[in-house]
Amino acid sequence: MHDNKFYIRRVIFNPSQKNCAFILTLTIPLGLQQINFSQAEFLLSAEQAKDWVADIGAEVAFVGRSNVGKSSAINKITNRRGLARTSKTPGRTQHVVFFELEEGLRLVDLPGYGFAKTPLAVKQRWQKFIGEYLAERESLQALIIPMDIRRPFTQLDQQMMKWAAELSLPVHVLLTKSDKLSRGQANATLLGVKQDWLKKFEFTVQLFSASKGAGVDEAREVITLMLRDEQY
Ligand SMILES: Nc1nc2c(ncn2[C@@H]2O[C@H](COP(=O)(O)OP(=O)(O)OP(=O)(O)O)[C@@H](O)[C@H]2O)c(=O)[nH]1
Ligand SMILES: [Mg+2]
Repeated sequence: MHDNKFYIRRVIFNPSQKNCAFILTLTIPLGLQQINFSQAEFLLSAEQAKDWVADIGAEVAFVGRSNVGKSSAINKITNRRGLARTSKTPGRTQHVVFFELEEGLRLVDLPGYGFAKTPLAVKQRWQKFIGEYLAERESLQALIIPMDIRRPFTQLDQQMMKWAAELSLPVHVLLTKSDKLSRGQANATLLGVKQDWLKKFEFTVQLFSASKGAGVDEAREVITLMLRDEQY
């Protein structure tokens, strides 16, 4: 069944126009079949590539700083509390964790970076398998990079953005925990992020709150595009 009433806002920036940071917001109609996110199921969690889900179909990975709310975002987007494990303590997600939305379509949860207390040996292990996952996974279509709205684009986030660009992976940024700011402050941060960072990196961005459910529909639309639209 195709639903032609499905839309996505895409922000386009032209970096060649040095003094003119023009940002255009388009609404693109699509004839893509919707995904029933609440049918998501845990598939498996594994560190080594040999144990991962077969590399066929399409997947979108959540990658970002530790404790920014990657796993909580997955739970909210799939409307499945407890599907991905969350915790107040950074470093909860420790493997590559696969969730199936429907046959051949997956969401992937990755361990967070930048938590100072993670032991060096663990950090190095994570870097190795996250690096391998991002660089070699054929079914990986795009990245969702959640960033805490109170601290977006940290040094490590910038490195991740650069890496994504080098690997030609499209990026959608979730400014998470938007409930921690007033609506006005949150919108000002969203605008500031676009003004400051679209000059440097190519990405789309939105506000998101797992606790209040803000931005869930928009995130679902973007993920549907990433998974279904070959032009994305
Ligand atoms: N207020 C608020 N808290 C949130 C939100 N999203 C997540 N949290 C809290 O932030 C903490 C970390 O959430 P997780 O989803 O485990 O974060 P993560 O990025 O998966 O963390 P790691 O797996 O350790 O990298 C938890 O205590 C969540 O309840 C949100 O939208 N608003
Ligand atoms: Mg997590």
